[in-house]
Amino acid sequence: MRFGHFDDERREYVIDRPDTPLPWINYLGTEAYFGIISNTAGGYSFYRDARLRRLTRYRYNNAPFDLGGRYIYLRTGDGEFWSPTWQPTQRELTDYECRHGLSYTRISSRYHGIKAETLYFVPLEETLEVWRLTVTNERDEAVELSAFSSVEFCLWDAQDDATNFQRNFSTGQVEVEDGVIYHKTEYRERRDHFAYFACSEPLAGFDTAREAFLGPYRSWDRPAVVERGASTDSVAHGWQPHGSHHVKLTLAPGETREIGFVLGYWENPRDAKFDPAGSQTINKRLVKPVIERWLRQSAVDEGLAALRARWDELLGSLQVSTPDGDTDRMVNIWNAYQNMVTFNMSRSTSLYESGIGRGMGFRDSNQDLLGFVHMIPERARERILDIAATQLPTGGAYHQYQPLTKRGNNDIGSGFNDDPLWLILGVSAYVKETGDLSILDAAVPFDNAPDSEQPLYEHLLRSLRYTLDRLGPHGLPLIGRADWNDCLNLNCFSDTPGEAFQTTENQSGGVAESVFIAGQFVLAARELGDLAACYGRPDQEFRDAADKMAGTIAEHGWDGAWFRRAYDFYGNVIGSASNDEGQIFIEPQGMCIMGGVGVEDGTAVTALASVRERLATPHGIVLQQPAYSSYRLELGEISSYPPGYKENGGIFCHTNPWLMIAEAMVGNGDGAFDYYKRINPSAREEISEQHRCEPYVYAQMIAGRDAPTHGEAKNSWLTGTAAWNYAAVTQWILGIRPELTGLRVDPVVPASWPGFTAVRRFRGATYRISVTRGSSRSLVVDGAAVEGPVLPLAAPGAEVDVVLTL
Ligand code: BGC
Ligand code: IFM
Repeated sequence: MRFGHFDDERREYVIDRPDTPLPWINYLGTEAYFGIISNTAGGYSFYRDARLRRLTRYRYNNAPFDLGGRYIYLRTGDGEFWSPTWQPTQRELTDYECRHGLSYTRISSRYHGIKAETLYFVPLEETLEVWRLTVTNERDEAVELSAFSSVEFCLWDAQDDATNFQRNFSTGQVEVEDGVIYHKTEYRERRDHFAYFACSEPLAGFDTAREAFLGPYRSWDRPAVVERGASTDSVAHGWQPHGSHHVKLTLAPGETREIGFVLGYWENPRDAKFDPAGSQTINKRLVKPVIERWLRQSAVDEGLAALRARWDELLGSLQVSTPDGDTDRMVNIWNAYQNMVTFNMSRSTSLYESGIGRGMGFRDSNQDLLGFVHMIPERARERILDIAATQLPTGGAYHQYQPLTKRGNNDIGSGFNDDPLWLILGVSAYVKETGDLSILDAAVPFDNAPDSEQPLYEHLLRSLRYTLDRLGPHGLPLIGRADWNDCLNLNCFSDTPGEAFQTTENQSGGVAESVFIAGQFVLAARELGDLAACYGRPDQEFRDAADKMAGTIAEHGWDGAWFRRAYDFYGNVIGSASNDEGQIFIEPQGMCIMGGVGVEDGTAVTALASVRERLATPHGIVLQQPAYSSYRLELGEISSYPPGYKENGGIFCHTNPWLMIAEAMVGNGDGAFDYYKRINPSAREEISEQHRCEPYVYAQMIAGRDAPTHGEAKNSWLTGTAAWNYAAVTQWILGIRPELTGLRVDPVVPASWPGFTAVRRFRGATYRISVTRGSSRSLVVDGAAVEGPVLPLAAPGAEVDVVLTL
């Protein structure tokens, strides 16, 4: 069953009923001001950092799930009122439709002959969002209409806002001037910053105190002000600052009117002169022209067109046409879009991530890079330098950093020993895409400490060294607190049965080893070897280190039919046929093969057969089998999940593309594509009632075969699944893969495909690629035959015709 459909022409997903199985969201903003918005206008906004500069309040994990948003209430003269986005009044609407597009959302409906459509987006280069309400009177008589806007302001630090009421109930400050509501609560510092909420029409009234708007003991479904049809002109002093405008309109039959709203963030430059006539803390002089501009409908039209043009440009870096519609739709539109969202949000802000607990992940951001580097290489460069600047002098890493301060923090622990190696893989992906070796010379500090700057290349050397300095009893890398699998905490041990030492020191100080990190090391060392050779530095030691680690994997990491997962604190093997549960894990199969381990000697093919036999389900490949049926202290959090969920045997989608890549590496195009289709969200649209999450983006997890809800997705949007699936399908299945020497075209597609075409921008040139089948393999570039699969580098600006015959 579906809850909408794809409109590929307009690059929109069209939801045709408001009661989707879960709120289906979209993201507003592309640069500094962001928001999430659900299909019923729920969500919140922030400037740069969802924790530290939160503009509007949101209630997590609520019932209904999604409460707090960008709400508009309409009321006719006879006292009827409703929300044209369905929430929060939930009146029965006709012709409800939500169109989630690329960085904008449009929600429309009819209620008793009044049509209303609201468009929400953030104009490029602005720190504000525009709401445009268009109302049409389709009745055959004139109608008196009131429109009330509503946002609830958050007192900036969302963590503090949710926990420190005793203080915050006394700090709220607002100001209303010329119909603009300014939310100017200070946050422990006087920054001369504020939020504002403005309306294009003359106001019949306003409210800035939540209690005055809602009325005591009422909720958002029947605010007293809306019910009564009159605002109270309240000015909040402490408690909960709120923003509501009241606009009255008389609409003749057939008449349409537009009302613009602008919600924004403003921070005056430090040296801005205060307007002597203004308040002490707000200098409105600079923001007023901005507000006036975005309240003009012509600006809104231009802003939306500019946003569209930006997306044309971004998505234009790769467009494909294949025999499979789900592939085209995901590659050309939604997967690329999701990659950009993960670039901006990392794992911080979604319906499943509060924006408070997680900042930018070290490993996450490096992997996300794989999905966006071709669209925004300059910003990828900047991102890499930001990440590297948080690296510790030991080569180790904070697990995450706060986007606003760009400082690392250990809020969710440290000592994840895979972290440093991802930096090598991220940088390598960047250089392959851009050819920009100069990034390796960039001076980057360690832990952001002044005077600690070293070339980025030195950071990569320390990343590799970090692993080599931490080898365990079998010569495999120590896992530390965990590797990619956050929940595989193998240094939890106890002297007292039933009690674990959960301190970071103990978790990362143990001797447990990871075969996954070993595979990742082989991959990273080989990539670093290639980079070094290109950069004119000695490379042999990296190749030797990779070969040596591959040998150690063969000796201690191979179980006979698949790669083992780890050794725990006590030296017991994990992920082996000798275990009673957790016999085979997906991660080392993917990572070791991606590192090239077993590809030559055929063990990779054996491991892949084991995956297909033991881990593959119709909904994707589960993380391990058998799932752990009870909690095991020596394995940590992984065994705390019920079987089939999350890291305990869930289909952790992030790992599935590793197997697609591995299948492609051994030449199995049918196998790779089969795995791709199992988790492709567009291909799962038909089972939306079972899948439940948005059919246009990947979710972190689909419940595994041991779960009672097998096939149900969870935690959509912010997941490394996006970048990795994009890499798997575009670079390995379609085979259009950036390498240090140029663009490789080396598809491993299903046997039934007659071919496909693609347009790829690469280092300034545009390659028009056509792949067909024939009697023998040949590659012809601009009419001339080329040896091997790598295209000769074309000059920037060139248009190149590429014909590959398989
Ligand atoms: C997992 C969570 C887990 C957390 C622990 C996450 O990546 O998906 O389920 O609780 O890591 O740090
Ligand atoms: O690898 C992690 C990732 O960093 C955050 N989400 C879960 C993954 C697996 O534990």
